[in-house]
Amino acid sequence: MDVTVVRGDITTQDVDAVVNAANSRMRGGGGVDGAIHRAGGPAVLEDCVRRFPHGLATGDAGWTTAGNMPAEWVIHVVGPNYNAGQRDRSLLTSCYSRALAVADELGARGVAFPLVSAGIYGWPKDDAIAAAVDTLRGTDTHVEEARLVAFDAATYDAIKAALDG
Ligand code: AR6
Repeated sequence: MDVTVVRGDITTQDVDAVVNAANSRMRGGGGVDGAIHRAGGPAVLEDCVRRFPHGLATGDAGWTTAGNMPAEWVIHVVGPNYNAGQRDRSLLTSCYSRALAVADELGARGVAFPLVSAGIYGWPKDDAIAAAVDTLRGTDTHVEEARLVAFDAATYDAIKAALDG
């Protein structure tokens, strides 16, 4: 699998599946989650309610339709909330490995990822990048491209350095 980086908005990526940094309630929120629900439209929330009546556990992944986005599916993951004291790194790495497992179930070949937990949840950015890159590279999958989508230039540069280093 190729692990790549682009700068941009995850909601416009032309891939099979986009990964959402959701919360365990699975009813939308801010950050990437808000952007994905706005771009996908009400079908995303309807599918969340139908498929995840009791939400989703931290570290786990599950899919819904992508609604109006170019992608076919959203793979929702729930990262640990560092700011709330959830600092078990295996909960963060499992978001990436579980997302790839769900992508394999769906037959998705191109998957776009945000930097899970690195925004509102406050995970230190350099370690969030290392967790993403190491786990994506270390997981067996049929996914051909895992595309990390950086929202700003500094994050793009830091991911690029991690991929090249
Ligand atoms: N495309 C790509 N990256 C983005 C976008 C976008 N449209 N918007 C933000 N980012 P966050 P978390 C970056 O806060 O830390 C929500 O309320 C952002 O700069 O979206 O896992 C959920 O419902 C950062 O680098 O996710 C949860 O309650 C990264 O995406 C909570 O926030 C992740 O930031 C999850 O917090």
